This record gives sequence, structure tokens and C-alpha cells, in this order.
Amino acid sequence: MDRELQDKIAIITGGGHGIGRATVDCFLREGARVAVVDWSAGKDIDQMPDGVLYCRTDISKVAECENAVREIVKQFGGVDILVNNAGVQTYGDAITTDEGTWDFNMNVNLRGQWLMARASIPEMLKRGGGAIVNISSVQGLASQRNVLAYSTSKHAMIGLTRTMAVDFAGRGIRVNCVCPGTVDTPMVRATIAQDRNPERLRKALNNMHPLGRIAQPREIGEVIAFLASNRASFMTGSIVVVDGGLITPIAGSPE
Ligand code: BMA
Repeated sequence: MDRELQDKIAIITGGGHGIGRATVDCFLREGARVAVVDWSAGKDIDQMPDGVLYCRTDISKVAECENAVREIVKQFGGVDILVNNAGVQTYGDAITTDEGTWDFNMNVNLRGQWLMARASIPEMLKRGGGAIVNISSVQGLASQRNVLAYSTSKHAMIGLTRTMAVDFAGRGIRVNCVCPGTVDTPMVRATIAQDRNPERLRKALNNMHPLGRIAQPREIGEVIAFLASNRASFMTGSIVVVDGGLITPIAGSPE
């Protein structure tokens, strides 16, 4: 039997670390040809498996997105799948967030997803269709404290997903969104390390998920691979929560 993503050409943004890197492994296992779009320098990225095309790119910049997609098409011959995974998280509320923090989160998280879609969709159309998976967060549906710019950008990705799904459904492109809970990634590890009491925070993060732990990146990558594959052929515009139950309980449920 053919593998789920056999010979599909996939772009994974932020594929150097965390959820993106685990998604690279899932896609390779399923037979895809993978291009990683990431801004990290070579020495900073987790070892890339053989055959992965690495395009060092700042996805907040129009020309860099266009150049990356051009290079991928030159090397691989087209684009079938885009996983919009790259993201940053910085802290602040409506008064402590400065314009630079706002722009940083919006430009990388939201504008980057749109720019990569804009550069990739024409290539998908040439091949009769494709699949886009946008990675948002449970913070696209609800919010923690002190993450104004990040949570707002994650909410907007749900709008981006729905509008692109509606616009391109008739042209063979499915667009879906994944909302992970807390995942053991460099982004979350950095948050834990910055805390006054990292051990306490680590335990609290585990305990706040009804499954009793945070996710491993692979557990998100598997869902992304499914959504990108033909097994999800009737899914578009879907918002898929993968959070160990985090947003399910009514707040304050008594023991
Ligand atoms: C993610 C990040 C994590 C957080 C998780 C659950 O988007 O903000 O730092 O733990 O949501 O709220």
C-alpha cells in the first residue's frame, strides 16, 4: 500500500524545531518530499534528515517567502502541501505590550502564514489542488493571561483558515487549522526557564491538562499529517483541537 503522503511535496515552516521538526519526521515516514522554511541558522536547527531541502527564510518578508517557494519549485517541481507552523510568543497585556512586541507576533505568526499561503497557492493550483494546515493554538479559541499579541494572532489564524478554506474549496485546496495545547517545544521550554519557579510551572502545565501531561511534538505532527493527507479529503475549514482535554472542563469543576 502506498504511504499516506507518497511523493507529495510539502513545505513546513518552522521545521527546524519543536512541532515543525516532528512534523518533518511524520511527513518523511509517509513518503513526502519535504522542504523546511525556517529562519534559524544551520547550527541552531535540530539535525535535518537526508533529502530535506532547507530554505533559510524570514516568513514576515514578502520577497523571502517568494524566493523560498521559487527555490522549492525549482528543486522539487511544485508544491502540494503547506504546513504553516512557524511562530513566536512574547508576553504583555494591553498596556504593557509595546508596538514592537505587537508587530513581532503579528508579523511572524499571522502575516507569515498569509504570505507563505500567497506564495504557495498558485503552485498548488497549477497541480490541480493542495492542502494547507495552519498551526494556531488553544490560545486561538481562549486566552491565558498576559499574551495579548500572541493570543490575538492565534485567534486571527482561525479567521485566516476559514477565509482561505471558503475562497479555495472550489479550486481543490483544503485549508484546516490545528489548535495544540501545551507542547514540549523550545518555545514552551523557554517560557518555563524564564519563570521564577520553573519546576512549579512545569508541574502546573502538566496538571492543567486533563490527560495529566503536556504533549510531545510528534502527537501534533501526526494530526497535521492526517489533515494534509487524502484521508482527510472531506475536511476543510475545520478547527482541530489537540490539547489533552485542556479547554474541555468547565472552569471551576469541583473534584
Ligand atoms: C500555547 C502556548 C503555550 C501554552 C499553551 C496552552 O499556545 O501559549 O505557552 O502553554 O498555549 O495555553
